[in-house]
Amino acid sequence: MRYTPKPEHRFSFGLWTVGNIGRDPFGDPVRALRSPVQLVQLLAEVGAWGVNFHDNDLVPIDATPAERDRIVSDFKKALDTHGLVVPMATTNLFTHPAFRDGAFTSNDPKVRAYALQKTMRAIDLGVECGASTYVFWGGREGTETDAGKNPADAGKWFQEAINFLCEYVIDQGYDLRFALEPKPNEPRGDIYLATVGHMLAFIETLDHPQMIGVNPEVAHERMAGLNFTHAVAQAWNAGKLFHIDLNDQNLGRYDQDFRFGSHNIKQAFFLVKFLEDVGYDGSRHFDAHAYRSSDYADVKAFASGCMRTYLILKEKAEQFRQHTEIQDLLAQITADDGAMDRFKGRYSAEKAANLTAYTFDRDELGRRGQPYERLDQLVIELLLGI
Ligand code: GCO
Ligand code: MN
Ligand code: MN
Repeated sequence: MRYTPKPEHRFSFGLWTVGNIGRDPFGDPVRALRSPVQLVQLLAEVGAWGVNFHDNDLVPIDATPAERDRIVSDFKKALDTHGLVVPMATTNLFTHPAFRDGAFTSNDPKVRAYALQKTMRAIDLGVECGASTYVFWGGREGTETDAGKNPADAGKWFQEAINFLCEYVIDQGYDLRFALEPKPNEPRGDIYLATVGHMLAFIETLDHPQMIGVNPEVAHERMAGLNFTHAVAQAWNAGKLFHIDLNDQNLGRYDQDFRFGSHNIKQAFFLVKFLEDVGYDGSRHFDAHAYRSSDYADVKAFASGCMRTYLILKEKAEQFRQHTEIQDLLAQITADDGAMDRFKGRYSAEKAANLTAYTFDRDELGRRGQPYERLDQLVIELLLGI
């Protein structure tokens, strides 16, 4: 079947995505809570490859050690039975009231220490279940007012925490990479390290930058009004695209977490095309959830829809590569007669001297238009199936 998900597509979902019970600030849950084992079964039924979790999606925060061990063992059995893997794990540092002012950046040193302890335990749990990527989403790491916290102090606390946890992973001999996930706001008024660009710069200030990449999310860059594919491309060029959160989002709205490709088809297309063109081989994680109006049958339709749309857009990307008119226009757009070859590449004093002496006909350069309207219309028609 043409759009059937297969393990090689690396489609994953968080327990919290298909397990979302539809609570929102205005209304109670609309779907009955399903256990991790039931959710693994649901994901197997729709053909997903991987399942990710926060520590407390799997093990309740108040579980005893014996309960923890039983839950983990049942979960691992379900993974075996259904042939699913755990590519990524993360920590819930936002639900409990202890984290009301952040975790690693809380003003309270006890909360900061507790956040470290909780994360070390969650890392152990993730590794025990097979995770090779560990995500850090600083959902409560921010403020509503800057009156009570110096953002530079908060930045240092964040650095200290990630450095500490890198050393912990090295000390345990774990084969685990960190992926930092930026978001501009929600649930805080403003969250520190708001975009992929902020995160990439932050990573270079840490003690073990080689262990750390990013986990960009479609909705988060869009909430900031940014071009997601550009952010992903910058992460890719930096060798930092360790993971990706796929969903959809309308600009200027609440944090919607819509089904992948359900809102901005064209932007989803350029994203899928980019990931496929460069050969990104990590998880394609759908960090989204079904509409609150859905029942569990519709949750399955939601999950299938995320994967199906990805595969359709992947096929469209292939059609783009095979499309004669599109490729002819691209050849015209990127035409190169080789005249500038002698100025290209690394600097040399000779090149610089030659380039300085060269005379450009800037009016001629300025007369050349680009057929982007024609090209874009062809993309639209390709996407509309004309
Ligand atoms: C959000 C975030 C989260 C994180 C998750 C994993 O907006 O709530 O995207 O879903 O991705 O906590 O770290
Ligand atoms: Mn999100
Ligand atoms: Mn996310």
